[in-house]
Amino acid sequence: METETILVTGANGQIGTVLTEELRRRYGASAVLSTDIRHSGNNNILFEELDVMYKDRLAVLIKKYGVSQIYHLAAILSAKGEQNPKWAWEINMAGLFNILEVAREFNLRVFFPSSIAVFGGMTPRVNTPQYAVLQPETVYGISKVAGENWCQYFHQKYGVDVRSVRYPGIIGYQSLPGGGTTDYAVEIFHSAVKGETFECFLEPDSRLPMMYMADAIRATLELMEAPGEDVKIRSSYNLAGTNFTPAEVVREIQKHIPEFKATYKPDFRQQIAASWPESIDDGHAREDWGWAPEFGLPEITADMLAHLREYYQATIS
Ligand code: AKB
Repeated sequence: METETILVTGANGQIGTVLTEELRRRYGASAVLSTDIRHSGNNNILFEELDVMYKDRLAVLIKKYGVSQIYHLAAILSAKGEQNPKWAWEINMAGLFNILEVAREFNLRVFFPSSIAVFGGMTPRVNTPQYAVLQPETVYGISKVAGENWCQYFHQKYGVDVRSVRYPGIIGYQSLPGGGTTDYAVEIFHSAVKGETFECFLEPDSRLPMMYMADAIRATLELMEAPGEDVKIRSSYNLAGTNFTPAEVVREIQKHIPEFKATYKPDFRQQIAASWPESIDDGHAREDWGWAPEFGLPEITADMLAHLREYYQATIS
């Protein structure tokens, strides 16, 4: 484990920020190279600017640092992708392709984050099975379906050790999401702690699969550290944490902050949410590599509010 050198793309993003910290804790600070299109401003970590569209630069960094694993988190998410579909497709697909090609060339293990966005309106929405119709309605979803298939192809054809999960919406206090349809589920906690009324861009009864950051990081590392023979699915694993509606989060927050209020002004993101599952069957992840989530909505709410209260108090004092 100590001999791994890990490159993370999109390291400044919502998941990357937290994942790189955990990787540094486990593998050592000098074993984790954060990369992103722009510098994070943190000069205390190993960091290189990297645009995943440039394969040559990627290869230079792999050689320079002796990289053995890549967590490829750089991507354009569902809502932002709809503003400029061709651009989102190019970044999501060319980026992944470059990663898979260098993985083949340098014999690297790869993590590819897929998403519940691979599903669409033709898929059963409750307890969505692993093997279901994949007919997504966003360019992000289309790129994730194609990406999953490319991962499986590179594994079968070239033996690339690529591993992937279909993340639900991820909720964490450590970082902000950007450009997703599930982003409301983080923003709502910030509004609640700041004493603001939250304006939700989804309908109050729009149920979506969600997961706490701690569970998401643990799932990612458990999959990446599992023996290769246990990783039987090389496209992407369904992964479940919990699921809830905006109205349910509001009620849960009100148990801690009774005066908290939300209003609803659904926009184009409601249509995206309506095409996604409400809940996920992750039986294969549980069976193959022992996945089990720990956080439900009450635990997420209590932990988010406690950490964000601390954060906002520290910023005003
Ligand atoms: C998004 O909303 O686009 C992402 C996702 C579910 O993949 N959070």
